[in-house]
Amino acid sequence: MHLHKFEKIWLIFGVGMLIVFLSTVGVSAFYLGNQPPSCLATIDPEKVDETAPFNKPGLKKVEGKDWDYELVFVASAFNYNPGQVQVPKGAKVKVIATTKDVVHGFEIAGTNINMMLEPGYISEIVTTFDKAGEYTLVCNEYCGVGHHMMTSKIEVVE
Ligand SMILES: [Cu+2]
Repeated sequence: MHLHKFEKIWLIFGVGMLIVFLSTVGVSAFYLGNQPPSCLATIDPEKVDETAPFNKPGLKKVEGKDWDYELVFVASAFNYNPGQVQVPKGAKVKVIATTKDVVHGFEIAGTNINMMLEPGYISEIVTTFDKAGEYTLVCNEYCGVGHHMMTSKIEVVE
């Protein structure tokens, strides 16, 4: 079988790229342990208030975990609970949030934290607030007539 020079070059390039992509994905998945975020954490949206940790929203110090604090938020039309919270600067914080009714957003303005809260699911993110100051938590998923008033305040203190 005769292959034209350009066909050979193109085949080598194609196979080479395939090897590069598969190696990158392979190293990332099996050596670095990267996984896509999962939606495995579920909750009965009608029993949020009785289900830990959502029965006590707010900041909690935890021991023996990869993070120092857990910050629990419950969203509902049209507010977040807690409506204001203080977080120590530089601490590793796991934000855990869910919604009691419809889909809400969870964006902390001025950071790269941006989650969607869906009824029945728990959204989590681990973060560190490196800069002291006031951060506004806003809902960025239209959820009804009070959507624009749906905010909370996170104060990062020394
Ligand atoms: Cu909302």
